[in-house]
Amino acid sequence: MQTIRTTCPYCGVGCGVLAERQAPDGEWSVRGDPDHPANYGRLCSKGAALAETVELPQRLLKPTLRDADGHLESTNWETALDRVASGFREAIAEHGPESVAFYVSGQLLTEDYYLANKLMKGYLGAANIDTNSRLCMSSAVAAYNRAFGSDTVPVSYEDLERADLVVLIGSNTAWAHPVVFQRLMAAKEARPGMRFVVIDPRRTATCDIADLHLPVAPGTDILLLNGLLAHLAERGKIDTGFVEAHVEGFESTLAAARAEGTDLDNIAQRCGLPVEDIQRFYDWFATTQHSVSLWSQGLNQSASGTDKGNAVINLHLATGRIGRPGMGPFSITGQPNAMGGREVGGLANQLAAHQGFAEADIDRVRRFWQAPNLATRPGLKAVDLFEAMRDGRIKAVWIMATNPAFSLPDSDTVREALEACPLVVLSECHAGTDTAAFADVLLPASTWGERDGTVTNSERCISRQRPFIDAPGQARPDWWIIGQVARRIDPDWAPAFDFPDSASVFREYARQTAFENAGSRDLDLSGLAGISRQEYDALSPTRWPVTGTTARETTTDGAAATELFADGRFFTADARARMIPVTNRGAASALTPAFPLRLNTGRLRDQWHGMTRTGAVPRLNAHRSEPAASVHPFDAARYRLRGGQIARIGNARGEILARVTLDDEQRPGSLFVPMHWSRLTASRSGVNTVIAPDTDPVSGQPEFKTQAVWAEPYAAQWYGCALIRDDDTPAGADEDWPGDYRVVIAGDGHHRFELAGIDAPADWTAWAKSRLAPKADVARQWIEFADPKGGQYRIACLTEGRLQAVLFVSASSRRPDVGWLTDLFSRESLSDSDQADLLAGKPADSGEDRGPIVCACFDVGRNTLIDAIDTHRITDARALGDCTQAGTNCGSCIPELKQLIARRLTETSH
Ligand SMILES: Nc1nc2c(c(=O)[nH]1)N[C@H]1C(S)=C(S)[C@@H](COP(=O)(O)OP(=O)(O)OC[C@H]3O[C@@H](n4cnc5c(=O)[nH]c(N)nc54)[C@H](O)[C@@H]3O)O[C@H]1N2
Ligand SMILES: Nc1nc2c(c(=O)[nH]1)N[C@H]1C(S)=C(S)[C@@H](COP(=O)(O)OP(=O)(O)OC[C@H]3O[C@@H](n4cnc5c(=O)[nH]c(N)nc54)[C@H](O)[C@@H]3O)O[C@H]1N2
Ligand code: SF4
Ligand SMILES: [Mo]
Repeated sequence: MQTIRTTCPYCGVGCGVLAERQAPDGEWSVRGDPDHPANYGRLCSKGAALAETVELPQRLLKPTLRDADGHLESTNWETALDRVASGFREAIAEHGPESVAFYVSGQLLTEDYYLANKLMKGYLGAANIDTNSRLCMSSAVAAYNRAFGSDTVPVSYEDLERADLVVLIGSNTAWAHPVVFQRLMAAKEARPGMRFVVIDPRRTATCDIADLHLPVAPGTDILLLNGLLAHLAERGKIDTGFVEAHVEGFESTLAAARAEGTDLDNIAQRCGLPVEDIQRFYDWFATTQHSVSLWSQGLNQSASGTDKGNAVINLHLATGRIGRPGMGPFSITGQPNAMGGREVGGLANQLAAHQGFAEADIDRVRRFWQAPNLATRPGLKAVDLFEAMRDGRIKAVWIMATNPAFSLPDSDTVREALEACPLVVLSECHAGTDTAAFADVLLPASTWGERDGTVTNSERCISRQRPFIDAPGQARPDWWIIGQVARRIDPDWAPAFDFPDSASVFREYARQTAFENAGSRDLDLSGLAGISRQEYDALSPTRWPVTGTTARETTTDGAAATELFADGRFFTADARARMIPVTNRGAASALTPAFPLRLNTGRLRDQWHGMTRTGAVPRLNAHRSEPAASVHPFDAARYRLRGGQIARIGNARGEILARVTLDDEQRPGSLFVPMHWSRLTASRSGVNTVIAPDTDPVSGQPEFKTQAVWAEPYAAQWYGCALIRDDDTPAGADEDWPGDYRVVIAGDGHHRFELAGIDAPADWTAWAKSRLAPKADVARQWIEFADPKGGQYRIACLTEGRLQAVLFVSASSRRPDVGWLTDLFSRESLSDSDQADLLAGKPADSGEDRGPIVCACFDVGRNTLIDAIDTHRITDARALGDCTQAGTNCGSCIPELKQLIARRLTETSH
C-alpha cells in the first residue's frame, strides 16, 4: 500500500486527504486523513470524489501560442516563456510598469503566490497584481484590518465546537464548507444545548441545524446587527471593562447604531422578519458569552461588505468576546489557499507578509528582497483592473488559476477587456475555459495530485499539498513558470528567482514573515524560517503564528496554539481595536417596476466554481445537473414561470436562460441561480452576464447577491435531450446545435445535452444523423419515431447492438427519465424490448425511476428515499442511511435527507 498525505484542493476548510493505491500501477483512491485537525478523517462529496479527477479531460498539455490569424499552435517552453518575457519587458519599456498586470487566484499554492507577488511588486515595479480573492473575502480582510490593524482571523474550528451560540450569517455552510458543517452537527449532537442561528434570505440546507432561521430581506443585515448592538447596550450587556481597556470608537459606533432606529417593530418590518424572532436572536446573543459569528459571501459580496464585516466584529468587541476559546468573529475563507494569498500579499493593496504601503513597510520589504523596483503605492483592484484593460491602459496581463471571463461581474465587459488587451497570458490546466478563448499564450500548469507546496485554510492552518502522480504532457508547477519568466525578463533577476524546489520558496517566505517582526505583525513563521527540505516534506498541519517556541506544539491540536488577541492587544499603533460606525446602505441596484426581482447567486453542494474539475465527475453532476433558477411559487405565478420550463432572466446588461425550479425556500421576490455554469458547460447560463460591477468602496469587492432583474418565460417551441457516447461526442458541439438553451453534462462514458429552442432544424432526422454519430466509417443502425402532430420526435443510433446516441424532442418540457437512459448506455447491447421502450420514450416497467440524485456517493435518488421513508416509516436520517446507504459515506446529503423526512412526515400527516 502506497499512501501520500495531501490536502483537498477545493474549499477553505482545508481537509487532509490520503491518496492511496494497493499496487505501483494500481488506481488511486482517496479518503479523509484521520490525523488532520481540519477534518479528522471526514470528507464531503467533492473531496470523496477526488480520485475520479486525477485524469482531467480537456487538459492543457503544451505551451500554446495564438498566431496572427487567431489559430492556436503548440510550441515548446523556451519559445512560450520568451514570448511572455518579451511581451512584459516591451510593455514596460514603452508604457511604464503600471501598464502590466497579474490576475491570480486563491487556488495557487503559497509558493506560487509568493513568487508572483515578488515578481510584480518587487521587480516589475507596480502593484497591479490582484486576485480572485477580491471577489471572495476582500471585504472581510478590509473589515479585520480596520478593526484590528491586521488581517487576523482570530477563531478556529475548535472554537466553533466550543461555542454555545453559533450565528451563521450569509453562509451556506452545509454546502460550501461541508466538513465544518459536519463538525457543527456532531458538536450539537454531543451538546444539544448548543444553539444555531442562520441569517440568510433563503432557507438553505444549513438551516437544518438552525434553532432559529432569520430569512432577512436581502441587503438589510446591518439593520439587524446594529439593532443588536443597541439592544446589548440597552440591556447592560456591554463588557465595559474590555471596551475601556482595549477598544476605540465604542460611543460613535453605538450612536450610529442607535441612529438607525432601535424600535424592534421597525427593525422587524424593514428586515422582513417576525419581531419575536428578532427578539429571540437578540436575547440569545445578549446572554451567551461563548458566541461565534461565522460569515461568508452573503455579507462579503456586497457593495457595503466591509461595513457588514465590521458590524459583526463590532458586536464581539463590544462584548469582549474575542481572543478566548469558543468565541469570536469568523470570516470563513472560500478557496483552498485564500488565506495563503492574504499572507503573501496577493491583493493589490497589500505588500507581502501582512505589510501594507506605509513608508516603513515599503522600506522593509525593499530591503528584504533587495528589490530593484519596489512598488510604492497600491495597484488596481480586480474590477478596476479589467476596466483599465478595456480602456487600453493595461498592455499585458498574466492570469493564473482563475477564469475571469466567467467569474467577474459583468462578464460581457470583461470579455471586451480581454479582447482589447494586446497580450493575455493564461496559466491553466484546462484548455477550454471561457478565459482561454482570449489568451495569446497558454501555459500548461500542473494541478492537484501533481503539484507540491502549501496552502493555509480558514483557521490559519498551513498544510502540505503533496504530489502523487506525474504531471501529464509538459505541464509545470506555477512557481517554476513564474521564476522562468522572471529570469528572462531581466537576467540580473535570476538569483532572486532561483529556487530549486518549492521548499526553498517557502523558506524565503517564512523568513520574510519573521524579518524585523519582533511581535509587530501577527503573521510570524519564524519557527519555520530554517525549515529543511526534509522537514518541509514531512510538515504536519501547523497553525500560525509559528514562532520558535510554538512551531512543533501546534501541529495536531488547533486549540493548543496561543490564541491571538488573548491579551486584548491588537496590531494598531496604540494596540487598541477599533469599532467602526456603520449604517445600512441597502442593495446597490434598485428594484424598479422594470427590474422587480432580486437575483441571488452562489454555490451548489457538488460543483466547484467553473466546473473544470467537478464537472468531469458523473456522480457529482447527478445532484444538480442544470443551471436552475429557484423561484418561489408566488413569483412563479406572478411572472408566468412554470417548473421545468426555461426562464429568461435579465436586465440592462443582458440576459441568461435557466431551468425553473419551484422552491418555497426562496424569499418571495428573490431568485437564486447557481454561479457554476460557464460557456464550457452551457450556452447562455453564465449568471455574471447580468451582474453589475457595483463594488464596495473600501474593499473593491463586487456585489454578487442582490442584482435587480426581470424574469419571464422563454417561449420554447421544443425541448430536447440527447445522450451521446463519448467516442462520438462531436467536437465543437457548442457552435452548431439548435436551440438557445443548451447544457452539456458529463455522464459515465457519455455526455448528455439538455436543449430547448424556438427555431428547430427543418429535418430532425437529417440533423440527428449528421450530428449524433458523426464518425462515418462505422456501421450504424437507426431507430426512429415521429409524431409531428403531438410534437414528439425520437431517434436512437446503435452500433453493433450497443446504444450509441439518442435524441428525444418534445413540445413539452417533460423530460425522459434520465436514469433509465443512462442505464441503457451502460449495457453491452439493447434487447428488442429496450428498443421498443426507446421508441415509446419511456421504460415499459417504469417503476424504477430513482428520481433526482440526492446521495452522490451511493447514487440514491429522491424517489428511492421517499419510498424507503414511507415503507419503513423512517423518522431520522440515520435509519434512512441504514436502509438505503444514503448519507453513510461523506454525509454531505444528510441535511437534504432530514429535509426530505420532515417534508414527508408533514405531507403524510395531513
Ligand atoms: N460546493 C462548493 N463549495 C464551495 C465553493 C464552490 O464553488 N462549491 N466555493 C468556495 C468559495 S471560493 C467560497 S467564497 C465559499 C462561499 O461560501 P458561501 O458564502 O457559504 O456560499 P454562497 O452560496 O456563495 O453564499 C452564501 C449565502 O449567502 C446568502 N445571501 C445572499 N444575500 C444575502 C444577504 O443579503 N444577507 C445574508 N445574510 N445572506 C445572503 C445566499 O442565499 C447564500 O445561501 O464556498 C466555498 N465552498
Ligand atoms: N455570480 C457570482 N460570481 C462569483 C461568485 C458568486 O458567488 N456569484 N463568487 C466569486 C468567488 S467567491 C470566487 S472565489 C470566484 C471563483 O472564480 P474562478 O477563480 O474564476 O473559478 P475557478 O473555476 O475555480 O477557476 C480556477 C481555475 O484554475 C484552474 N486551475 C486549477 N488548478 C490549477 C493550478 O494548479 N494552476 C493553474 N494555473 N490553474 C489551475 C482551473 O482549471 C480553473 O479554471 O468566483 C466569483 N464569482
Ligand atoms: S469540506 Fe469538502 S471541499 Fe472542503 S476541503 Fe473538505 S473535503 Fe474538500
Ligand atoms: Mo470564493
